[in-house]
Amino acid sequence: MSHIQIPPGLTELLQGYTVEVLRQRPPDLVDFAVDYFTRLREARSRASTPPAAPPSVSQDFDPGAGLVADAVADSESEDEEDLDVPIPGRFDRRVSVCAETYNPDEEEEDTDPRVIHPKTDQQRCRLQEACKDILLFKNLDPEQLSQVLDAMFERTVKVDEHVIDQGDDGDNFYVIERGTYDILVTKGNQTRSVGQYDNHGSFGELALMYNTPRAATIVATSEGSLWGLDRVTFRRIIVKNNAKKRKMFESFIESVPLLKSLEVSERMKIVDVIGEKVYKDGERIITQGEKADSFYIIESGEVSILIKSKTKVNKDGENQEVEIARCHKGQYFGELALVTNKPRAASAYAVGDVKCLVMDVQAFERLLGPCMDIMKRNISHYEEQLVKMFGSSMDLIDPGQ
Ligand code: 1OR
Ligand code: 1OR
Repeated sequence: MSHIQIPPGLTELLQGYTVEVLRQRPPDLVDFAVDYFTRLREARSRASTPPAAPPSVSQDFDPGAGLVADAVADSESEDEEDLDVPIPGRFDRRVSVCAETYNPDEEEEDTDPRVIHPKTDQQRCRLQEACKDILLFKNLDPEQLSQVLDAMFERTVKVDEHVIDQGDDGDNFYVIERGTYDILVTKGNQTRSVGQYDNHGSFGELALMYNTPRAATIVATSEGSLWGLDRVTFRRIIVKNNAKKRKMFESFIESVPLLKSLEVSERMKIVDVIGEKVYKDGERIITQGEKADSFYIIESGEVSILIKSKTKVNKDGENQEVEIARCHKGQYFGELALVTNKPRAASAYAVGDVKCLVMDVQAFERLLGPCMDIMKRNISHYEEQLVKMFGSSMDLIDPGQ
């Protein structure tokens, strides 16, 4: 009679997964399994090859999609016993895998030395100005933000300088103070420009968040100035904060109709890069005619969309704005200019207090491709709705003017 042999390591492998499921209670067991085992494989191959990154970069078990653990990111040791990586084959020696998994609810002691780059008052002011709209910094508490700003360092660049090369390991995240930059992507032996940064924004977060090679090349197309944040600090603060962000926004993001067709893991990638912005009653969120760089999803409150009328003029001789639409919780706006590459077609104002989740244009293009058909279909209805409302669109100012 043949008997079934259980392969060595199987029990422990499944045990490790089960322990993580019980700890983290993920919403989708299959997605979580894909994430968990992918990271396990990455950790194993990393442990068997010498680190390509500089010694200051921790060879940690990647929280990758952020669901598993980051405490290890704080460990700089490459000593095998200190590696908190559940490497198959080591299970016999170490059954309790991921024991120091990062749990955002637990206060944990930070033993890493802090990175501090001293700055003059003037530098600090410029840095604060450059960082005030950086979405990845939006949900940090004041202490975390202050540690991030302390760790940032200035880097000036010359025309044609490569700040990042596709395929490299990630060393720093960058915030733009000034300058224009091209985003180049090479596929096969073809390199094409897929976008630009124009004096604001940030880049270089992906390789640090997901422990992947650089996904694009960033080349300065003018002289410029950047603020860098080292990988270790980025992971210690931003990646850790992303685990909290997932908890906070997961159920809301799941409920957004536009995003329904995405996979859970794709929705979580959106959460990783969005920032929450708060607006007071009457505050303008978008200005008609301006250049566009963000996309908005309403988390709470109401937003009024207005367009300038050619014929209705207020007492100061300015074209009066007329309301053309209202958007509510779970709805989006600000997609039109990004899709058409034109200035903003209308203005958007907060009605009461409003919270929006905001995504930059690069993330919009990178992550919302699968939702593009829905957005385009809705855009094609704008004109029809307008004609229904006003008879003809002729009365409204063309934002391109
Ligand atoms: P990184 O650490 O991978 C390159 O280093 C950076 O370029 C990347 O992080 C992003 O911050 C930034 N696809 C991938 N990375 C992009 C993209 C992008 N745009 C900017 N970065 N796409 C272009 C979207 C306009 C998709 C191309 C197919
Ligand atoms: P945006 O990037 O142009 C303004 O910035 C946003 O208002 C726009 O994207 C849409 O998300 C939103 N026409 C133009 N923009 C509209 C309209 C609209 N409705 C909402 N937005 N309509 C036709 C009027 C010209 C809709 C009428 C019901």
